[in-house]
Amino acid sequence: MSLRIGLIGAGGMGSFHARTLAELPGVAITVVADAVPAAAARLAGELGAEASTDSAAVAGSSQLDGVVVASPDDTHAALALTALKTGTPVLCEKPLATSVADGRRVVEHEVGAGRRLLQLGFMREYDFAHMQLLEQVGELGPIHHVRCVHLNANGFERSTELLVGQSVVHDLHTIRFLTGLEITAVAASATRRSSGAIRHLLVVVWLDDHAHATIEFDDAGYAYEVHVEVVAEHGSAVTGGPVGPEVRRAGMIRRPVGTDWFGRFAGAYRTQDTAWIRSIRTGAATGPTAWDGLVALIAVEAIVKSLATGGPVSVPVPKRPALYDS
Ligand code: ISE
Repeated sequence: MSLRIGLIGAGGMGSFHARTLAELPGVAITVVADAVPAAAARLAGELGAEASTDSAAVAGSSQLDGVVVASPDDTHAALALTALKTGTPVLCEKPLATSVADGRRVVEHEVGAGRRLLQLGFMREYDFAHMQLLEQVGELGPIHHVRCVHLNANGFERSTELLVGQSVVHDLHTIRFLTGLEITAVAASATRRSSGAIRHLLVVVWLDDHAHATIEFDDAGYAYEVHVEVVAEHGSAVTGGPVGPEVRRAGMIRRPVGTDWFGRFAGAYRTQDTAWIRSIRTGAATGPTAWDGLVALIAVEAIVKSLATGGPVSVPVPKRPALYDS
């Protein structure tokens, strides 16, 4: 029998997950929930699923083998918790929550239950360029510096909390998964548009083991690009360039960089979603954890604080619960 998957959130990200999952053998999206009835009906109709406007009921349904939470960020923690309490595996889009307190509740639940059931959508872990970089990094000796470059093409302005919580949160996780080191402190500086919204953000990230990292985030609006470079004791490595072909024509070299993360990370999302389905079948959760989501949120809050105070802010990461050790 096919795995029955409930999809919560029929926007861009939810639709992308739904179509990706629906293509996998032995997977059926049986219900699509969205607060907007027309959005739920449209995606459900396309997939032959039931439509619902009751996201909490879908999260808590005992008729599902897995739930994808891709609704607005401030609903993630509560819906994920509902699914976890029902004992249903969850693929939860990032961020885990919009506050450290809410993120902590999800981790505390999993720790109390003694079982990991949540995979967090930090999909860069499944991106080929990042996986290749990770392989190389292992050969280069102790890490000194990680440089993350992230150009976004949202085309709309966001509050500082949203920009850091939705975008920079990825770079924070990249630094952690590439180095295996923990974040200890951050300091941030931003340039702003005339409206006051951040345009360009620089973050210095201090790591344990005397390493450090920088995040250069640009809410550019004209291109989407993500690069990472690691400088280590015996060499350095950088992710490959944009995905498009290099075209020589009329005396020019042109290379498309793309305008959104769906294009750049399409393969990563597919690999991530396939890994999640496999984990439901094997009964062993894999990939980025609720703990990773919580630590990233603690660093997000510290960056926001640093922007307000203008100085370095420590990142008080608690002791990692044994559940998340491997
Ligand atoms: C967006 O929400 C994402 O998750 C993308 O991966 C990220 O690159 C972008 O900056 C975010 O706005």
